[in-house]
Amino acid sequence: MRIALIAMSGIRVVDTELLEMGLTLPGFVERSKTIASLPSLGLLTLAALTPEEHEVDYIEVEDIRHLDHLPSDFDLVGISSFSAQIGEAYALADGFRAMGTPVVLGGLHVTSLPAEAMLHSDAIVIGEGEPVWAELVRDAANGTLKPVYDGRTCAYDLEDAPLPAYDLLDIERYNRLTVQTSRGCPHRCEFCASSILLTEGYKQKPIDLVLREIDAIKALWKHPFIEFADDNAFVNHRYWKTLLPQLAERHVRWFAETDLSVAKDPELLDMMRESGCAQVLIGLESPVPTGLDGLELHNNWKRKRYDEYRSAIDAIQSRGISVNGCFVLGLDGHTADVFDEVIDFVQESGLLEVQVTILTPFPGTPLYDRLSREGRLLYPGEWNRCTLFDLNFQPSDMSVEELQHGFRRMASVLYGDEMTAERRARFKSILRSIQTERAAPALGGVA
Ligand code: B12
Ligand code: SF4
Repeated sequence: MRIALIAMSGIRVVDTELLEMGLTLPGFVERSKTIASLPSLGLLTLAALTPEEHEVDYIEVEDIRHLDHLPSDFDLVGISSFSAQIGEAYALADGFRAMGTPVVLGGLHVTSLPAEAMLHSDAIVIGEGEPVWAELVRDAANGTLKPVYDGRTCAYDLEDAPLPAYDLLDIERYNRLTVQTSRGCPHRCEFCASSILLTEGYKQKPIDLVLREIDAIKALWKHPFIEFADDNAFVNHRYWKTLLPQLAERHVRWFAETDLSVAKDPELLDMMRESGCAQVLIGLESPVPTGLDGLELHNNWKRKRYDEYRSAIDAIQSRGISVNGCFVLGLDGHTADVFDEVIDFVQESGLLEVQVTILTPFPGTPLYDRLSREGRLLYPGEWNRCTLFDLNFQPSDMSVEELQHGFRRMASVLYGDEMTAERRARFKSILRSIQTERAAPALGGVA
């Protein structure tokens, strides 16, 4: 068979005012450019699991309006999309099916809303794709595709993870590539729409397999930038203390998403810096304790650590690792003051990067169910608004307009020339003082 694996790709915002504003803000533009080009790790992984007798094409579609025709020479089409582009994914699927090409859909959105996805496909995959892909391909080759393949009914261990087919990529097009070391996260935030929707529990990939992936990337790209696509990378410090020295030998630069716990482990922080960590992204979520209470379903982990936010940022950044602090606006209890509170927090804490998003009820999350029960969803079913930048619900302590206007104003300050330049200057000065510190003992020796 000839199989097309199609990733819906790119960045989406519906709010036209925010979009136009975003296009001109230096801090925002830079971040968007950096992340917008990431490939689909899920599809590269499934490509690697496809038996050799089949031919696989990996295709990224940024906007279906730019497609002038659909190729008719595929025997099977697999499409991956998150919620924001699922409408486009469905339209693409409908187009292929109208030509008689069988289509399989998978990913976070499909896992959350299987019945909806089944209307646009010959087969869907719920949960992780790895445990069911070989069977699905075999069935497709025999013309016996089943409507549903449920990865959650099979135990899947990351010990069995294949080497993602990075070699399918036109490597020149990417400014970073993703590697996963783990899936899941112990915190279980109410709004979390990441891989905790795919798989129960937290699991890690054996270190030798992670290193095999880094080596494969290095064979294609000499000095790569790696984004660890984990939901929460540093849950297990011991694991990373074994991995990092071996990563250091490979001379790559890297980025990861983590919770605050790294800041309490100076040995880990030093190892991160030595192994090429450029930035960690941390979900601080709220610049004030309001909003943090009850955010996680299991315990109040983030609320309990609120008082450590500033010292943790200092501990990490003093190593020359920038912290990208993420704030979610519109949490229950946030008032219209929260926008200035974010700006003040960023300035006072010395955060070197900042990411602001609007609380988003993604389908399948406990947040979605609660807001739905409370009658607070404004556009149920309009998944194209699930962008993290478009408001979809009635906030608890401000009006819709207050949140939208406040968010735009805050973004224009945070990503405007002045604060962006301030953050860059601050980072340069941290790097200079680290260099001076490192040079000092050597000079002392000469003297
Ligand atoms: C890398 C990444 C991107 C890349 C995506 C590249 C791509 N096409 O995959 C880029 C930068 C383009 C991107 C864009 C966006 N992203 Co993004 N992104 C991520 C990130 C950091 C990692 C995702 C990842 O690689 N996971 C690992 C792979 C292995 O998992 P997977 O893709 O789910 O695939 C597995 C299964 O789902 C399944 N599967 C998936 N697809 C298919 C298809 C078939 C046919 C089959 C059989 C199986 C299958 O099998 C795979 C293996 O088990 C996550 C955050 C995180 N830490 O997870 C956010 C995340 C996925 N993004 C998110 C969002 C909101 C967006 C944007 C809307 C942002 C925006 N405003 O534009 C856009 C959406 C674009 C779209 N297509 O809809 C949300 C999605 C929530 C949701 N449920 O929709 C996440 C979870 C972050 C968050 N804060 O909540 N993103
Ligand atoms: S800490 Fe992040 S990854 Fe973990 S549950 Fe919360 S939002 Fe999801």
